[in-house]
Formats: sequence, structure tokens, C-alpha cells
Amino acid sequence: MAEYIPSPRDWVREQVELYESSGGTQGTTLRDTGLPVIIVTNTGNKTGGIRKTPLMRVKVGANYVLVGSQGGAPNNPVWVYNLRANPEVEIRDGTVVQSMRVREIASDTERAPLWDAAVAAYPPYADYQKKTSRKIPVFIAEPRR
Ligand code: F42
Repeated sequence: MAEYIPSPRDWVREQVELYESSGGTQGTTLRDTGLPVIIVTNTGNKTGGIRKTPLMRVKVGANYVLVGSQGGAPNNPVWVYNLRANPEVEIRDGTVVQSMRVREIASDTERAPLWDAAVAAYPPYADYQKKTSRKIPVFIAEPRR
């Protein structure tokens, strides 16, 4: 069994701990925005350890859109490299946990409606894209069957 390696960021680690220890009934929103958050369990591409990354909840049908915005920082968050290396993830949305597979969206045609759904769910994503010259990575997570 791989070892869980908590986030070095206090607020992120604490959100994951509350969310998971409550079985998805507490700590499920972003700070004072009240907007829902999911937990994406992914595998470290260097350590092989278990990483737990809270992201905004962007649901499109049965799928989730994962946005590597990191507040419009100049670099991609490192979980992006984890997902590229190992697309098998587990997603917790409140009390529901599902095994899912992610796929990075390369084509602009496929990306546009997913990006719009992301901005509708969490409007600051639009400002984050303006703040950075990198194109913010977008993944879709689909149920594994
Ligand atoms: N981040 C987003 O990008 N988008 C969101 O929608 C979002 C929402 C959100 C909501 C609530 C919340 O609490 C946090 C939220 N965040 C959101 C922040 C998000 O959870 C991440 O903290 C942020 O995106 C930064 O991700 P990161 O993977 O770069 O995290 C850093 C701080 C980190 O954990 N670094 C570790 C470290 O030790 O420095 C390494 C983690 C790791 O995965 N290492 C890999 C390994 O092998 O284990 C190696 C990775 C490599 O290639 O170097």
C-alpha cells in the first residue's frame, strides 16, 4: 500500500483532513465562498505516494472538470504532472466516492464548453487565466467501469 503524503500547505491539508474524517459532511466548501469542493486522490509521479488534492467541483453530466489554475500562478500545480503520469484517480464529492480516469483536454473545441462550465461554477477561474501566460490545464474525469 502506498503511503499518504499530506499537502505541505496548512489550509489545504486541514481541508482534506476535515473533509475525509467527516465522511464528506464537513469542510466541503471553499473557505467563505460557500462553493463546493471535491477531493481528488492521485498518485505522486516521483514518490508514488498518495496525494489528496481539493479542487472546485465542476460537474458536467456524470463527469468532473479539473482545472489546474492554482490561483493564476505562473507554474502548473504539480498534481497536473501526477495526473499526466497516472490518470487513475478517486474522486470524493461530499459523501460519494468514485473511481475515475482523467484525460487532459487538448483540443480547443472540446475545451471551450468545459472551460465555460468551470467559469460558471467558479467565476474567478476567468481572472486566473488572465493573470498567467500559461494555458491553464483542463482535465475531464470520467467514471471507470
Ligand atoms: N487548485 C487548483 O489548481 N484548482 C482548484 O480548483 C483548486 C481549488 C481548491 C479548493 C480548496 C482547496 O483547499 C484548495 C484548492 N486548490 C485548487 C489548491 C490545490 O488543492 C493545490 O494545493 C494546488 O493546486 C497546488 O497543488 P500542488 O500539487 O502543486 O501542491 C503543492 C503545494 C504540493 O503538494 N507540493 C508537494 C511538495 O511536497 O512540495 C509535492 C506534491 C506532489 O504531488 N509531488 C509529486 C510526487 O511524486 O509525490 C511530484 C510532483 C512533481 O512532478 O514534482
